[in-house]
Amino acid sequence: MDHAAEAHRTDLMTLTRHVLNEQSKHPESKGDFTILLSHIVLGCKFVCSAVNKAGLAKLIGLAGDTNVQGEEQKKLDVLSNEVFIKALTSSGRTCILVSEEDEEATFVDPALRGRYCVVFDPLDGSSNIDCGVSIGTIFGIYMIKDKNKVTVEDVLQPGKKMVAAGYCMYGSSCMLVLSTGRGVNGFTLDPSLGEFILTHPNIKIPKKGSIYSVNEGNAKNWDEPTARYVERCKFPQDGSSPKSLRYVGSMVADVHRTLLYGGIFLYPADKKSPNGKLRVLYEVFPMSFLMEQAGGQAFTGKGRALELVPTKIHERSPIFLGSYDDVEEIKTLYAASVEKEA
Ligand code: AFP
Repeated sequence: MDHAAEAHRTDLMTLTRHVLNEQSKHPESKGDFTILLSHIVLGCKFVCSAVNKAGLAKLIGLAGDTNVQGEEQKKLDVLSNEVFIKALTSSGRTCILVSEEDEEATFVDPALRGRYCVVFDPLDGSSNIDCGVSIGTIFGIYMIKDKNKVTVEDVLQPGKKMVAAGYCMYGSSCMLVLSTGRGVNGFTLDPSLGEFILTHPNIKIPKKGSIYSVNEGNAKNWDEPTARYVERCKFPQDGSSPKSLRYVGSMVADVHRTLLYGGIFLYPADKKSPNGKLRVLYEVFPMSFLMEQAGGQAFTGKGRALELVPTKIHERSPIFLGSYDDVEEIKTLYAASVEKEA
């Protein structure tokens, strides 16, 4: 064994080291955020291990219940939700939790309360579980003003008020992508060490991309700006090459590719779903936060996604996010359609 090379492997920028470095820049910090994050990381590692073993452990299949969206819950969804609720409450740093799987927000026992609210989708892309395609956990973090007066209004805040957001993708490797409002960093789980290692520092999305990502099966119900935009992706008017289409159907995987390669991810409104499909608090906001931090944009068809003020915890919104120039183009099409209607 090459001991020198092995020893060198200990000088790694782990996620914990990275967050502690950031914390040291704020002498007033009490380390609460670092502790909260370490509990999120533990949840992600636990779910990653369960996803990897799913077939073996016979976790695949229905748990026999339906969630608040009327969808059938799978065993892994149920397990992941329990894992994150327990990991977050036991951190002693949270006060309200909003999960895609629970109809109501969870108010943490006052004895265990801290200053943070966490909104999350414990296992997004669950229709991909049984065929082993990438799935993920998405989370956003808010801070409350007064932990003695905690109400659901503390999480019904615009996305721009989030203090951090991220996702963990359970794919060919397990990657955690995080922003605390100063850029975006990507960490890959080294299974031999059980540590997330900084592998993608300071991620910046290309200004323009060559991929569009949308469920084209919904095309017959799209509004005019979305239909025109997708037409332009295929038949560009400026002599450039057509864009390629990539669509996994797991938001984490589709957004992750968009972040690294550039391009645009769309889940528009349509005649059947006038508010789109994706949920504002734990899908639209965290991904929009990351996109903006990486230099891209996120737009709802009406305005900047992070300006939206949700009125209920499971609210949905259309979303267009990705490379700056690509989102700019769809914004122009929506602006033109508003002018035409006026
Ligand atoms: P599931 O968790 O039900 O698979 O939904 C995943 C998701 O919320 C998001 O991850 C995808 O981007 C989107 O739905 C895919 O929706 P369509 O199947 O309608 O394209």
